[in-house]
Formats: sequence, structure tokens, C-alpha cells
Amino acid sequence: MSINDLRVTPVSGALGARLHGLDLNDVDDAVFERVHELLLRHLVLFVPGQVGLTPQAHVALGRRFGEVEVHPFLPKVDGHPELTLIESDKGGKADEWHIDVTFTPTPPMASILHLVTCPPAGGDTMWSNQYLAYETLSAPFREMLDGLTAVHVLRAPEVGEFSAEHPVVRVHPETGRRSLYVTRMWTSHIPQLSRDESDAVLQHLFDHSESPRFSCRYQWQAGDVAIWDNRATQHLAVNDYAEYRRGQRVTVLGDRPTGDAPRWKEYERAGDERYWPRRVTAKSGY
Ligand SMILES: O=C(O)CCC(=O)C(=O)O
Repeated sequence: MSINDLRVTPVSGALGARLHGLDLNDVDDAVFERVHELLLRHLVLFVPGQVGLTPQAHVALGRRFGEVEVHPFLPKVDGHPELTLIESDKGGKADEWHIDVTFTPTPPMASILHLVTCPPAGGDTMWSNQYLAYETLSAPFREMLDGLTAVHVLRAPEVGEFSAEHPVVRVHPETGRRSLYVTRMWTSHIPQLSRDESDAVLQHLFDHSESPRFSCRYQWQAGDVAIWDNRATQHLAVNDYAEYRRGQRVTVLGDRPTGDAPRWKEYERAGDERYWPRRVTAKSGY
């Protein structure tokens, strides 16, 4: 294919664009450069009609962005450890808003999901633009959040406990824009605040960041691919179906999230005084 074949149509006013005329089995430098640029602009890209995408080409696309993750514990496609398997009948229904794998020190920068089998109706996925979530907060509230950190936790009996601390507001390493970086699925607490303050602030941030006005919703056809920037979006798989659904995901490793220097170190609770709210329960690890 040639770069001239590529057409771009936005899918919502907040984020997301559909790319027409792409064959992901055949991506050269010029096409990749354009896809990368479009990803930074639209945050999630949808590429329809990739039924014949090979595992090798899927992984190779991920490698163009950077080093590809082998997920610490989720199931993999046979013979392809870089392809994480998301199957609805094996718990693969990520139906709570999340940013991928923020319970590790260097969460992924991008994910590339190939939907191989779709239910006859339902099983859409939603994304939310976290630049807009940050920018629509009031200036005084933004000022308080800049320089706070949050602890992200996964505790699941079968896989153990993971945790990492990140800025509440991160600065995107490529665009320099600020985005909200807390997420209902993994963020436990803000250690510089009291427990009640932390719970109240996080509850507000979760509700705000998941608002429909920052979102897009994608109705999949088997073979479609979504590529998202995990540094400035959250997403949720809508659990409104009973049939089998299968996705294969390549995840590109990211760097350590950065933001303003922590401003309230002296208020921080020691590790053993930290607490895990009730919402931090066993989860599937997306
Ligand atoms: O199944 C989906 O549509 C999304 C899966 C998901 O949340 C993920 O890959 O992180």
C-alpha cells in the first residue's frame, strides 16, 4: 500500500479516528510515521478489515513503536508470547475503566488490539481522552493535583501483589501535554492526603475522567484493530453480551511516567501506614 491510500475519519469530537486504506501486514517506514503522528493527535486509531493480520505482522507493528511486553501473567496465544489473549469465557472482560498495567513502574505506552471474534451484537469498547479530563478541571484544582502522586495496586491471590507510584498528572513524553493519570481499576490512594480526602478526590477524578463528553465508543467487526496511546487515555470493554469474544493484544512498553516534582513529600504516609480501599480487589490484570 502507499501512504496516499490512507484516509482518516474522526469517530467522536473527543478522540479516536478510523483509518481507511491500510493493510497492517504491509507497513513501511512512511506509513508507520503517519500512523504514529495520527496516534499522537487522535489517541486511539481504528483500522477496519484486518482479518488476515498475521501474528508476526501484529508483533512487528508493536516493535516499530518500541519494545514489546510479555505480560507478567495473562494468557498468551500459542507460540506467540508477545500476543496477550483476551477471551470472554476466560475472564477477559475488562468492564471497568482502566489504563493498562499502571500497577508497574513503567506502564505500557501503547496497546494494539486485534479483535478476532466478535459477539453478534454488543462487546463495544470505549476510550476516554485524559488530556481533556485534566484541562476541564478548574485551575485551583489542577494546581493542587500537579505535584501529587498516587499508588496503583493489583492484588490477586493467584498472581500476587504489584504496586507502583505515579504522578496524578503526567506530562506526555512526546507531546508535552498534561493528562490525568488515575484510574478506577488500579488507583488505590494519594499518599499525601488523609484517607477521607484521598477517597473523595479520587472518586471525583474517576467520575470526571469517565465522562461521556471525553469519550468515543467503537462497535467492532471481526478483524478490526485498535491502537491506543495508553499514556493519555483510559478504556473500558462494555460487558453487554453473552457470546464468545476473542482479542489478541500486543502491548508496547513505556517509560516511567513523569509530572511535576512531588510538592508535599513531608505529608507522605510511610509504606506501612498506607491502606488499600475496598475497591482494590482481585482483578484480571489488564
Ligand atoms: O476487550 C477490549 O475491548 C479491551 C480489552 C482491554 O481492556 C485491554 O486490552 O486492556
